[in-house]
Amino acid sequence: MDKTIDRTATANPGDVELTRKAAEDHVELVADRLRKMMPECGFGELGTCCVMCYMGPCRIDPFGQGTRAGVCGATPDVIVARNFLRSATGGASSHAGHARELAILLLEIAEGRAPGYRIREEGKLLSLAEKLGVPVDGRPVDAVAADVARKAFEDFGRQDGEPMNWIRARASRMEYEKWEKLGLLVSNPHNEIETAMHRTSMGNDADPLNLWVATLRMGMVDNFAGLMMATDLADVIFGIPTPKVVTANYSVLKEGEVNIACHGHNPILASKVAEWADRLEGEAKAAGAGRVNVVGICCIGNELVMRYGIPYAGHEAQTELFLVTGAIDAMVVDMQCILPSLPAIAKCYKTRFITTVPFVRHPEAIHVDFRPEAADERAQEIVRHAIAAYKERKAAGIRPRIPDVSSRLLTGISVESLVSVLSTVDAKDPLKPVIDAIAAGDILGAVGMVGCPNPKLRDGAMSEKMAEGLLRNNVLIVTTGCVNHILAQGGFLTSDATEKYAGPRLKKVLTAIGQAAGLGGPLPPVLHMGSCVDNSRIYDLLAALAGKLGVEVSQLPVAGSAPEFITEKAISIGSFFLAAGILVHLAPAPRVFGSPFAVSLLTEKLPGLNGGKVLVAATPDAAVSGILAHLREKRQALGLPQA
Ligand code: NFS
Repeated sequence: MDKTIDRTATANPGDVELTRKAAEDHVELVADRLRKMMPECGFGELGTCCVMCYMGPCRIDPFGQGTRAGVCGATPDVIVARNFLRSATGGASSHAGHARELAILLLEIAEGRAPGYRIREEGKLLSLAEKLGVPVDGRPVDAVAADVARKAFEDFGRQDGEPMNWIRARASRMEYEKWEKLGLLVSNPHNEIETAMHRTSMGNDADPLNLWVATLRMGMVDNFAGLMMATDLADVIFGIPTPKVVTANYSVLKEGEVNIACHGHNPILASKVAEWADRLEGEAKAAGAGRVNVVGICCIGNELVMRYGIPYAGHEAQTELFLVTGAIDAMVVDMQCILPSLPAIAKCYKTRFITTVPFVRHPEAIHVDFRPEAADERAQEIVRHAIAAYKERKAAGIRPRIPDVSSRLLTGISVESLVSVLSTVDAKDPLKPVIDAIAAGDILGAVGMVGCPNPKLRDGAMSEKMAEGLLRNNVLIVTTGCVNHILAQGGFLTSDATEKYAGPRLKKVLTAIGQAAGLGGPLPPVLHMGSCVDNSRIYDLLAALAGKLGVEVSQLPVAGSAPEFITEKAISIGSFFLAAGILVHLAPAPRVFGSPFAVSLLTEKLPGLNGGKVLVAATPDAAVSGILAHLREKRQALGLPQA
C-alpha cells in the first residue's frame, strides 16, 4: 500500500498506531480503498445516475452541458427522487427486519419456544400492551406478551389501510393529527416497502413531489415499524438501560484472554454470546486464558453497553483496525454495517470470523446458524470457536498489539433512566428543570448527533469538532449509533467534559443536576441514548418535552445531525425526522443536488409545510453555525430569550 497517506489528523492515536501496523502487515483498509476510488463519480454524488432499466445506465449533467433526461425521458428531478426513495427504503427495510425479529422472539418466549430468553421488563410490557389496546388485567404475562407480538404482526400483515397499531399506540395526539393532515399515516410497512420499489421501477411514478412524499412515508415506516418497535420490544426482553460508567476504546481488548468482538445490531445473538462467555470461563482457563472477554463494536456495542455495561470497543470505521490488533479470537456478526473486507483481514490474524444470519454470509466466514430456539447451543458453539482459536493463535505465535488508549463514559440514558435522574432535582415534575433551563436560555437547545463514522470526514474529526462548537454555545447533545463511540473516545461523555467544553450556562445546569443526582460531578454534556434504533428514545424524549410545553415537536429548539453518515439507514432515520418537522443536518452531502426540485423542497418548501428542513454542511463550523441559527429561530418563534 501507499505509505504516504497522512491520516494522522484522526482524533484517536490508536487508529494511527494500527493504521501503521496494517501497512506493515500488508493489510488494505477502507481508507486505502477510498483513496484509490477518488475522484468519486460526480453523477452519483449529484444523484443523477440511473440504473433502473437496461436502456441505460443513464447519467444526466444537471448543469446543461449534456443530455437533459434519461433514455426513458426521466428528468433529473425524477431520477434523484427515485434514487433517494430507494435509499430510504433500504434503510427502513433494515430497521423493520430488526424489529420483526424481536416480535418473533417475543412470541416464541411467550409460547415457551425460546427457553434461553425471558421477559425482563414486565412493567414496560404491560404499559406497552395498554397503549396497544391489549387487555392486561388478570392475564398471565405470557398471554399479554403473545398479544403484543401479534399486534406487531398485525401491522406487518395489515391490508385494511388503517394506520399502524404502533403509530396509534405511540404517537401523541398532536403529532398524529399533524401526520394525518400530511397524509403520512402509514398502514403496513411491508406494503409501503413494496410500493416504493414498485413505483420507482421503470415506467411508474414520474412525479417528483409524489416520490418525495413517499420518502417521508418511508421515514414513518422506519420509525414506527423499525426504530420504535425494536426499542420497545428489546427493552421488554433485554431490559431498560440504566446509567453506568464503563470503559471504551482499544484497551478493552485484553491480552491473555479470549477476546470475542460482537459486531452488528440485534441483541438476540450478542446477549447470548456474552452470557456463555461467562459460563464457559472454565474452558477458557483450561486453554490457558484468563477468561472470555466480550466487547461490542458498532451498534451492538451500544446495545450491550447500555443494558449490561459490556466493554465498548469502537465504531464501524474501526472494525478493520480492531482485527489488525491481532488480539481478537472471534468476531461474531449478525447483520448490517459489516464490511465485506473483514473476513480476509481476520484470516491474516487467524481470527475466526463467524456469520450467524442466513442472508448475511461470506465465503471466507464460518457460518453458525443462530436461531433463538437453539440459542444456548449455538452461543456455546460460538464461544468454543473463540477458545479454540485462542489456542491455535497462541501456538502460531501471533503477537497482539493493543493500543494503550482507553476512555470512560457514562452510558445507559433511556428516557426512563433520565427521568429518574432528573427526579432527584424535582421529584414531582422531573422534566421541569430541563424545560425551565431551555425556557431561560441556560440550555439554548438540544441536538441529536447520530449515525456513522464516515472515512471521508473522519480525518477532519467532524463529529468531535461539531460537539465542541455546540457545547460551547450551551447546546445539550444526545447521541446514538457510532457517533457515540467517536465522542466517547474523545472524552465527551464524562463530567470532565462538562468542565472542559460546556458553555457557562449549560455547565451551571449540568452541575446542579449532577449534584442532586449524587454523580460526584456534573452530568456529562453528551448523553448516550443507545444504538441507531434508539433514535426512537430521542424522539420519545422530544415528544414528552413538547407535550409538557403544549407545542408540536417541530416547534422545539432542537435539531438532528448525522455528521458523518454512511448508510441508507441514516437516510431513512433522517426521513423520519423530516416527517416530524425537525431540522436534519447531513454530511457528506445527500445525493440530491442534481435536482433543483429536491433542493428547493428540502430547504425551502418543507420548512413552511411542517418545519422539516435539510441542512447540508460539510465542515464543523458551517454545521454548528447553521444549527445555532436554526435553534435561535425556533426560540424566537416560541418567544424565548436568546441566550
Ligand atoms: Ni447506525 Fe449501526 Fe454504525 Fe452507522 Fe452502522 S453500526 S445502525 S448505520 S455505521 S451508526
